Amino acid sequence: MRITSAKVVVTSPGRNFVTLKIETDEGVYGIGDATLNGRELAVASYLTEHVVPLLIGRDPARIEDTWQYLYQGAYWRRGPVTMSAIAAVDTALWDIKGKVAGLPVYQLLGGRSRDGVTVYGHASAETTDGLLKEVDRFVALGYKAVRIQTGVPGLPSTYGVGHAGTTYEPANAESALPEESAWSTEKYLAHVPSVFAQVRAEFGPTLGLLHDVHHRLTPIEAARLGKSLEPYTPYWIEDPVRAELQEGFRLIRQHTTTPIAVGEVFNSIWDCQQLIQEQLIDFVRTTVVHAGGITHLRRIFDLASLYHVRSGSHGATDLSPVCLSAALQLDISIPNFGLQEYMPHSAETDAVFPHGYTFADGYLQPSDEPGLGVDLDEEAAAEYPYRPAYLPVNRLEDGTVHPW
Ligand code: GCO
Ligand code: MG
Repeated sequence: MRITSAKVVVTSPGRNFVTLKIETDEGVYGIGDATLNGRELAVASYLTEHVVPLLIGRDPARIEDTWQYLYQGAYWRRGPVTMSAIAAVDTALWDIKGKVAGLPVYQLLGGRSRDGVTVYGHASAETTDGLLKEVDRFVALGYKAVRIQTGVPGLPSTYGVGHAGTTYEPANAESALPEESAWSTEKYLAHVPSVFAQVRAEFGPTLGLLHDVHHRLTPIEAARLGKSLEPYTPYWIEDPVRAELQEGFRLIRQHTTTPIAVGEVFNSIWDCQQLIQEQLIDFVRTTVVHAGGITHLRRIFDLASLYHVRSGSHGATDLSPVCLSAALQLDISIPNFGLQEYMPHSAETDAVFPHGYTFADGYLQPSDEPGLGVDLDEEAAAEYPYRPAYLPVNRLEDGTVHPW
């Protein structure tokens, strides 16, 4: 079998997605997600200009060899653009391999290690009262874990909370330039413990409560947050600090037993190696599209399993249903699965990417179709042209740029 063509489809059914479709001389094709939120066209161009010509004529069965060829062959290693492009190829090749075998990809990865993939949902509201209602809604749907985010008194808007009652959505195309939000660490740290206290008091001791700090604190501030939340036993706090300085997590660890989840912006095993090997984190949040595909993500999770670190893959709406389908294949099969983020996509997105995964009672089930169990409806995709969209930019109240 040979690869005969590959094409990049950019579509915006409510938000932008980049998808690679690889076709073969036997009529079998595979798809892979290549979406890099806010920088989509860089990956589309990397694929079209520099990768697609290398794929034509290759044997699609040689997944590892193709991965090494693209990674080592680029010479310029790692980085979100390169690794998302490689991920798209890798994911599409796993899709093809599953279709050829007549098996869902998770069977090729060793089969099920569990009956379902436990997910967490996003509960958010401007006020804590509003948040309690949202958490209640998720609990009624069967969720075993929820991420809780509220507005911060004194700040006009905050990461993770939807505008005017809508659900939070990363990036939007409403303005030509990035939105700007304001930040105060003191106001935030003074507020969050009371949110956890009220949610824990209302919903009892066993509901998983998560919170995303989104890289905004210093290590000692993160240590203070972790300590202040300990009475309310968070499932995890996420991205407490910028993770470029991996040794910074030692400081957090010295002060708190609150579990830590990190990794959605990482692209390679090298980005989380120290965090994993020094047991500075509890969950690694890398996922298929931004961390080199199924092949490389499995390598990260295998390393993590040696150090009691579990998976907690990123699953925001900017990761397409193709990525989620692929992530579920790993989630169901690896020994050290922890939790999967799940933000349901819009109806428009689901129509462009028909998929077989299903949600019930707090669990996602991967599709049992051969391959990844997800498709790309190219006609539907063509109805939604690309719309430039940026992620917001954050500033301290004095105007200093700060992580968003
Ligand atoms: C999450 C993430 C997202 C990111 C988004 C960026 O935990 O779901 O932090 O909200 O901000 O995916 O594109
Ligand atoms: Mg996050």
